[in-house]
Amino acid sequence: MFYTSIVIAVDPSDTNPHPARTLVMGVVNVTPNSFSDGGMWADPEVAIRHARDLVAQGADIIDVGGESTRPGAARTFEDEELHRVLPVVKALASDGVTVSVDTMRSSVAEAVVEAGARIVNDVSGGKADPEILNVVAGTGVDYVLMHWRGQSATMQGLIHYEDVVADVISEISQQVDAAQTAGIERERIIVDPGIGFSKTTEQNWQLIDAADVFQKEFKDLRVVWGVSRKRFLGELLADNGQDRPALERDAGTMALSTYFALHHAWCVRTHEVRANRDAMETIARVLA
Ligand code: PMM
Repeated sequence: MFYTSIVIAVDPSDTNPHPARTLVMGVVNVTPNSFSDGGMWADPEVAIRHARDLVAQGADIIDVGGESTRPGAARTFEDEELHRVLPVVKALASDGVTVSVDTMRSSVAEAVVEAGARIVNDVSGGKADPEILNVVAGTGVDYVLMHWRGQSATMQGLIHYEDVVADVISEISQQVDAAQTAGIERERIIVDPGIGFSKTTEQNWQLIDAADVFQKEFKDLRVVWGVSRKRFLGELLADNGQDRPALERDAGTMALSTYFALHHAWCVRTHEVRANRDAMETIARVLA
């Protein structure tokens, strides 16, 4: 179905950290094992159809991933990652969609930018494969730099912080410095606190509580938040002691999107687009 109620258009390539409306990044995981939608869009043709649906529902950006980052996940081979994402990137880029690719690999980043991706979403913020910073610098695309401490296999052991908010801000700032040293212009960098990555449930909530601190600290940069369907929401919304299943966490996700929009986030990353886009339009009207 196509929807036509696009009220406030924003340009995802505009580097203004505070556009008239918080953008919506729709997630398409071309993977068999993501926690949130694992296996649903593993076939590239199905993934392309799903991405086009999300665009019709109002996604400003489509984030295509070929490697699951769920806690404990094994790494995907590079060839396999490329094989999953390239057809999707090519099809969407030729539709004129702003495509982001969720990858930690410099080789994948290079190939997807060549295929038309405009954003490299590196959950490792340049730590997994530092060469990615040079690739991004050389191509001039935008770069999502997330707070990250280690690969999926080990990350849930890397949760010791003096003060989670101050430490995440300081570690991101160091990663931003490294990105700028590699030649990525500051306005091309989009920061992300990395909710769910090397954080306990309580630490996730502390970071979310401190959205105003985070947004102020990086006020000259674009900030994206990724909370969609994550486990801490499943725990919060548990029914009779059972975590709420991932596909039933969208209302909680949308509530947090609304909260981030009220804190002037640049973008929210979400699996469900229609209701999140509606929420972003509504808050934009309130803040106008
Ligand atoms: N979370 C996941 C994957 N990629 N990228 C960014 N920038 N921020 C996030 O919080 C984030 C991400 C977790 O997996 P999912 O694709 O199933 O949501």
